[in-house]
Amino acid sequence: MTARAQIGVTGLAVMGRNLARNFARHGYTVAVHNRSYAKTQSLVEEAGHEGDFVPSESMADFVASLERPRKVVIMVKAGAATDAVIDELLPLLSEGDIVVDAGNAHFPDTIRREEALRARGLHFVGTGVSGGEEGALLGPSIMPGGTRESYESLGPILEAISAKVDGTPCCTYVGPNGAGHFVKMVHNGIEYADMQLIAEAYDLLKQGLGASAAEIGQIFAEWNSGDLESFLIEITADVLQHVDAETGSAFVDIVLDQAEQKGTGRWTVQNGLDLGVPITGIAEATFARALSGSVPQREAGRAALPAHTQSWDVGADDASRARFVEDVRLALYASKVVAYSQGFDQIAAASAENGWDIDRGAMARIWRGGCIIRARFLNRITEAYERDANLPLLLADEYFTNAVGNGLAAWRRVVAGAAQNGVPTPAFSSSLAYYDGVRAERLPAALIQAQRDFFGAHTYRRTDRDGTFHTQWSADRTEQEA
Ligand code: NBP
Repeated sequence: MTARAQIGVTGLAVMGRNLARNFARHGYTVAVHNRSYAKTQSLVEEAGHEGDFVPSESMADFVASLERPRKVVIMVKAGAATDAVIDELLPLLSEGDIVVDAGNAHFPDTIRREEALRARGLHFVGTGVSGGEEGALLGPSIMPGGTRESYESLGPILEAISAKVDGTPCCTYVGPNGAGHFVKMVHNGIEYADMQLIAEAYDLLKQGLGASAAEIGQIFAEWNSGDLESFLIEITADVLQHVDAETGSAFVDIVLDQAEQKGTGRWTVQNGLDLGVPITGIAEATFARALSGSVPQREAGRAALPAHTQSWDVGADDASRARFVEDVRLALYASKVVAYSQGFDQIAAASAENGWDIDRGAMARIWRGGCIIRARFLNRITEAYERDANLPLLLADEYFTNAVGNGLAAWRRVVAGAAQNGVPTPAFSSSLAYYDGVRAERLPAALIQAQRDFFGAHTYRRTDRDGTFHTQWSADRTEQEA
């Protein structure tokens, strides 16, 4: 077997197959392998004309077909399958070879694997890949972690196959060990929040205007030519205007209202709790999916719980209806800024904790194309971090302060209207609560600290002098310095 392939892909289900085709279409000679040989054969039969593939039935032949230092991309089901493939690869690799895990690994697994492979002189590059099967073929957003040294030889290949926006690749070095998969996880968490916010906007328009799915789809299509322009808004317009062929109903109306999650939203929320970062938008989005799937609770609630609401009166004339639509648009934009601001805080916190030194502006830049959350306003986020790389709060960047501030009255009207009319808007409402919390001069946390000191002697600090104190609540209530 001549070692002539520049890169190899093992795991040729939808993602690996399309990634391999993307490499080949960009002129690379690609070694291809899959546990069951049939997928390798079908790839070469169906897409062989697109470029130079070197198929192998055995892992040993696959590894032998690669130029050194070898670059092996693993694209299998995340979890045990990844470990199984690594175990099979290890005895076949040599010092300096690069193993890339492009699946959706949980970042602690990536940290563990990187450490193990480093001890054997190998580079392990945990890489986030976003964009689904189409992105993998036509240009995904790629978030590689690992050593800088590995990025020097691997980076140009990944950048070549990534999406491009204004000629800039949607791929850059993220940081050591688990940084790439961490950023991909937060990307997916933000995706949860963005989708939930869009769903709430749809519900508000539906209930407030009494509009049909197709009419709301047209509103989203219009929104897509402004600040909200994004892949998710674009597909929402498309989905809402789609008609079910069987029933002739709006497609969205025949889909069961129970959303699923594959786990990245849960991981993001768990990590937010671990780090103590309030990612309320992502958390509410994840819990909203959980609520939608809580079938017995929903049946009981539907049967028993009163609403005490009237039907929503946004005004019957065109001007009132247009004002309401604009209010929802502004509230959606503001809530979306909060969700992203929180996600970028989470990246900053994890970066500090793990010594990753992640450039948040660069993350917004590589999310502009290829991935599910690609959006016009990511340019604004990059610009904000270019103005101040250590920005403590994205919302406090002048551009976002103004953008959200301009819609603040509308945001409050929408959230208040939703509450009065019984429309559940957990992500809109919690985003506004976060906004008010983070800008508050003083929070009732003071009372919580006092309560904690009362029942658990947890101590408190004072506003007027340094030190830590405890009050003798069950004795004479004198204060002691702790
Ligand atoms: P799947 O996640 O469905 O995995 C199927 C692949 O894993 C097949 O090639 C299968 O081989 C292989 N595999 C399994 Br399962 N167990 C294995 C084992 N013990 N040893 C070796 N190979 C094994 O494929 P996918 O949907 O293409 O996704 C691949 C990765 O990309 C996943 O980590 C996924 O989370 C991630 N991802 C997916 C998307 C998406 O939109 N689908 C987007 C972004 C990232 P076989 O053919 O022999 O069974």
